[in-house]
Amino acid sequence: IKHPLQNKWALWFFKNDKAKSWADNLRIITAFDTVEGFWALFNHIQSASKLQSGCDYSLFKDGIKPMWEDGKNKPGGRWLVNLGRTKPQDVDRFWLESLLFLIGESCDDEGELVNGGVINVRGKGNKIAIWTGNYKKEEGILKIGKGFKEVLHLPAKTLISYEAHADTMSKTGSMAKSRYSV
Ligand code: M7G
Repeated sequence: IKHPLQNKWALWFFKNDKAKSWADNLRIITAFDTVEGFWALFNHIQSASKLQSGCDYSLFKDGIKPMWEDGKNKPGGRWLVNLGRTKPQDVDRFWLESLLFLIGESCDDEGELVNGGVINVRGKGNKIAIWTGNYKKEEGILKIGKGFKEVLHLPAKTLISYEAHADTMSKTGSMAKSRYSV
């Protein structure tokens, strides 16, 4: 007997090939809608910490593309965690906790607002983010941020920031403005 998830999820992979456009470097790997399907996939793929710098994994609800332009992402934003110089096994642990946070629908009422999650593997420091819809839904966004921080076991004094994609897209410096923090 397989254990169904509340949603169907798709895993995407991004590999930085400068000869192609950003969107053309994004590929869907596969979708799953059971707990068993998730583990079969997770156990089969390269761990995030072993990916080349410049690659991303994204896990999004089926039908939502892991890009700002998708109608569900457009009015939204992301809770961003900069992992900095985290050890490889901790990078993998943070990403697994993020995946379980997503598929486990830990946010109940706020679950509708959650679109997906991304890990950016970068030499300058890895990043993990939870992407949501409508950034104006403050209460829901804050609950998602608190829940996310909890599953990662981040210390209370470590603040994480939420940025709207519209700000990220048009940022001029290295950081977009922070709309919320928890
Ligand atoms: P990144 O990969 O999110 O972070 O963005 P990084 O700076 O740490 O590598 C790098 C660049 O990829 C952006 O400046 C955009 O040119 C492009 N890019 C990233 N995202 C998430 C998108 C997207 O959703 N849509 C489009 N069109 N380009 C994107």
